[in-house]
Amino acid sequence: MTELTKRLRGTAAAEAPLVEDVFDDTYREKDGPKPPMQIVWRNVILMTLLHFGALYGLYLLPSTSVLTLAWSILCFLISALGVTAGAHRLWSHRSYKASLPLRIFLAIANSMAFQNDIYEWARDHRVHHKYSETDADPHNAVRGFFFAHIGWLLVRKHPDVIEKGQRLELSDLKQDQVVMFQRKHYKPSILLMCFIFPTVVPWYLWGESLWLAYFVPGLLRYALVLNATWLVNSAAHMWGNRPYDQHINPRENKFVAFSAIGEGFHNYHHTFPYDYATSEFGCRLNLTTCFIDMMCRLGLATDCKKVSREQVLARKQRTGDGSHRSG
Ligand code: ST9
Ligand code: ZN
Ligand code: ZN
Repeated sequence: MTELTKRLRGTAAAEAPLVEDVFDDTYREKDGPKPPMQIVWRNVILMTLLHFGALYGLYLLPSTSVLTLAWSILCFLISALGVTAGAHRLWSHRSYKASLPLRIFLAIANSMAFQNDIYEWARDHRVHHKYSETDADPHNAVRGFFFAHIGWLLVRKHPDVIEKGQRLELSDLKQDQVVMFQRKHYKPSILLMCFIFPTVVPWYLWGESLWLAYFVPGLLRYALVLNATWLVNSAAHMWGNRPYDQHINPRENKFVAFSAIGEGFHNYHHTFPYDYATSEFGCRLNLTTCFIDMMCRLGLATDCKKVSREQVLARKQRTGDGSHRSG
């Protein structure tokens, strides 16, 4: 039985399951030469400037006050949750339900992460799962570490990404007013949340210099969140065990799980994309799962989807690489 059939069986008919994140093994890459790579120089320049700015932020780190350091970590965590609990687990995979206040918080946090608006992020991510490691995957890891990590943001997309993406079912995102509001006001929202807010708070509240606040909780924090996210596409598609499905590229990578607050259990995640915890190990190395659990306890999140232990075990035995024999 395919994952899709299992999911359809396991869900009440009234509530259509999200199936756009299930791998489509009928897709075939087109024969013949690949389209030429078109570099987008504006992005190359901006990403280079950002990373030089982040390096300068790193150089300033020893002169940062404890409060500013704590603020930088808080900004890292808020932006990260906007991606992991927001754009990823809620909006791309619908792995749980969030109340309006939580969705508003996650959308604001998401703007702080400045990784394209939620609609675009979730659309690209659904294509990534459905056409993983093919021409239709926006950050196809078969094209190498650099392409999967950052290169895909520096060149025009392969036409198949756009063609397949246009056929995706995205009505749930279009109907979500929080998602559409963030998309409509995206530019001012990132200016405010990703750059102005992290810079002004330490200056206003405890007299940090604007210069240092811009480079540390601003640029350095932004670049760290970006690279932690990109590691899921690069490192976690290349290095690590495959206990759940040895026939796919995504891996279990603890370093990535730590830096991406729980998103490095990527073999599990591609095998069971609808599981809200993206791992069978609950909160272990998985701050995002702790956060969602806490939101459930506060009544702000409900309907967390979870794969049963029996299902996980059966899948490990059927397709795993044997690396989790004790589990
Ligand atoms: C960033 C995103 O960093 C990171 C995402 C990472 C995902 C990770 C997933 C891993 C799992 C989760 C882990 C989370 C861990 C978090 C840890 C936190 C600590 N379908 O885009 P254009 C249409 S962003 C359908 O210009 P080009 C599009 O609508 C960083 N349609 O394509 C448009 O149509 P129209 C900051 C699609 O020209 C047209 O095509 N941002 C699709 O090829 C052209 O669209 C940047 O750096 C689709 N999939 O340009 C900017 N895609 O005109 C990056 C496109 O009608 N972006 N379309 O509206 C760009 O500059 C450009 O997109 C480009 C491609 C140059 C990359
Ligand atoms: Zn992936
Ligand atoms: Zn995913």
